[in-house]
Amino acid sequence: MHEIIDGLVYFPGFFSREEQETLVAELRDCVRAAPLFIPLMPGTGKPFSVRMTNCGALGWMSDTDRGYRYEPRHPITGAPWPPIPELALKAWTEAGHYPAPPEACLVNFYGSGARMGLHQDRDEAALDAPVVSISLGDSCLFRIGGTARADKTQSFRLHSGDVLVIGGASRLAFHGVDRTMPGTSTLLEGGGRINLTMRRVTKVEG
Ligand code: MD3
Ligand code: FE
Repeated sequence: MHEIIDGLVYFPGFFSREEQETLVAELRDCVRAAPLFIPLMPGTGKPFSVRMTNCGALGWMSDTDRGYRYEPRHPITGAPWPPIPELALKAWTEAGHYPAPPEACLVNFYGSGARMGLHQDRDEAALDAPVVSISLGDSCLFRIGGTARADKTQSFRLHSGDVLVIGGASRLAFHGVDRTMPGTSTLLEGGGRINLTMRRVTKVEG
């Protein structure tokens, strides 16, 4: 475990191969109940290259008219999101150390060529809580900078089974995924990369 920049703590190989396989099986159940959808950029309606779904009480989504937000139901099926997988909650508890459970677990699926441009995560009221991220499948090149878009960035690879805890000063840092590296993992049949990000959305009372 080590701190890369202020508040950003990296746990390489947090999950064993066996745990990763269990987590993928749990995620297959999630995706069966809550199919992957393609979010649209607010305003322009341009589709994301990443497909998404969610688990937990609240799910992150975006569409042309109403933009980025959290919703309690799937945008297409109208059903509540499935529960957050047990093993994901283990990372929240053991690596995140926040005294309240996560409300949202965003599931990002990167097929070949998918990427995520530089952005901040600021749709949550509970900015004191960390974001806990789990990488599965193909490795990727991840980039993180400072709290201004023009700040200098640094890049490093994230691999299957790695956990990142994004807290403190890094919580509002600009970050993105430049590319995935096809063929770097045998975890997912058919390849690709999955990223789970658990978040606290609402402030905790008291
Ligand atoms: C740094 N996901 O879902 S995970 C996202 O790999 C997102 O899918 C990327 O950015 C992915 O919003 C990166 C690591 C991560 C997650 C949240 C952060 C890094 C972060 C929030 C603030 C700063
Ligand atoms: Fe993000």
